[in-house]
Amino acid sequence: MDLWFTEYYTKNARFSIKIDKPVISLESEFQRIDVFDSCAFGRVLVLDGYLMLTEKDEFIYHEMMTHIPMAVNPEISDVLVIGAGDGGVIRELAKYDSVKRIDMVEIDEMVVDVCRKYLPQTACRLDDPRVNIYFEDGLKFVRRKNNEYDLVIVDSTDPFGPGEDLFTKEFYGNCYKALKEAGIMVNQHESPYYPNDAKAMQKAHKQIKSVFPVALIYQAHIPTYPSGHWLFGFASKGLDPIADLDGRWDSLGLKTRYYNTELHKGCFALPTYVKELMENA
Ligand code: AG3
Repeated sequence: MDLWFTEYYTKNARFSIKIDKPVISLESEFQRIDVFDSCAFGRVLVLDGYLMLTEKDEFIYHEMMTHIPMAVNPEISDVLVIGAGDGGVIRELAKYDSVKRIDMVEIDEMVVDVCRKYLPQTACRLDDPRVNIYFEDGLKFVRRKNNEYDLVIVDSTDPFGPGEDLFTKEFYGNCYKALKEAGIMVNQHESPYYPNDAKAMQKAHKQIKSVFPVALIYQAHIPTYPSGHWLFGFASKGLDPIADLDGRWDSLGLKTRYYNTELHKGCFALPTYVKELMENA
C-alpha cells in the first residue's frame, strides 16, 4: 500500500512524506489532529493538514525558540508560553534551573492529550512541577497580565484557523504589557519564501515593530516546514540579542543539537531578499 501525506505550499508546490503507519486521527472543537509514523522523519503531528512537527527535526525549531532568548538573559525566571501544546518548548525551558515558573496557554486540550500519549519525545516535561497549563485562548489570557513575565514564547500555528489572533497588533501589545522591564518576546514567524507565507511574516513583523522598540528576525533551516527556511521574531523592551548576549550560556553545560552561541550570532544575518521584505513590511 502506498500512503502519502501531502502539504500544499502553494497551488503549484507541495511536499509529501510517505506514511509508514497512521497512528491517530481526531477532530477537536478547534481543528483536525493527525499523527502518523514515517520512515523518513519518524512520528509526525499534523493540524488541519499543516505539518506541525516531526520527530527527526523538531529539535531545530524548539531549540531556536528557547535558547536564543535564554542565552541573552540566563536570569529569566517567569515564562509565558502560548500554544506549544506538543510540549517541545517546555522540554527545552525545563533544562534551565533558573526558570521558576512556566505558564503554558494552549487553546486545544486535545492536542496536549494526543501529544502526551503519542509524542512523548516532546511532551516529556509537561508534568514538571514548574509548569502550569491553562486551556484557554492565548489572546484572552494575555489581556489580563501586567508586568509578570521575563519571557513570552509564542509557538503558534500559522496565521489562519485557531492561531490567527496570535498575529495581531492587539496580541503583541498585550504581550508587551505582560512583560517585565527586561522582557523578551520570541515568536514563530513563518517562512520568507512562498508569497503567502512571506506576506504573513511581513504583516507580523510590521505589527511587532509598532509595539516593541527592538524587533529583529532570525532564521533556521527546518527541513519539513514550507521551503525549509524558517524565521523567528526576537522582540524586546531593550535587550539586543547579539550586543547583550550574556557570556554565561556555554558554562551552563546544556546539551543541544542545533543551538550554539556561534550560531546565535550568525542566525540574525539575513539574506538580502529577506532584509528587503522586512524593510518593505
Ligand atoms: N508551530 C508552527 C509550525 C508552522 C508550520 N507551518 C506549516 N507547516 N505550514 C509548530 C508547533 C511546534 N511546537
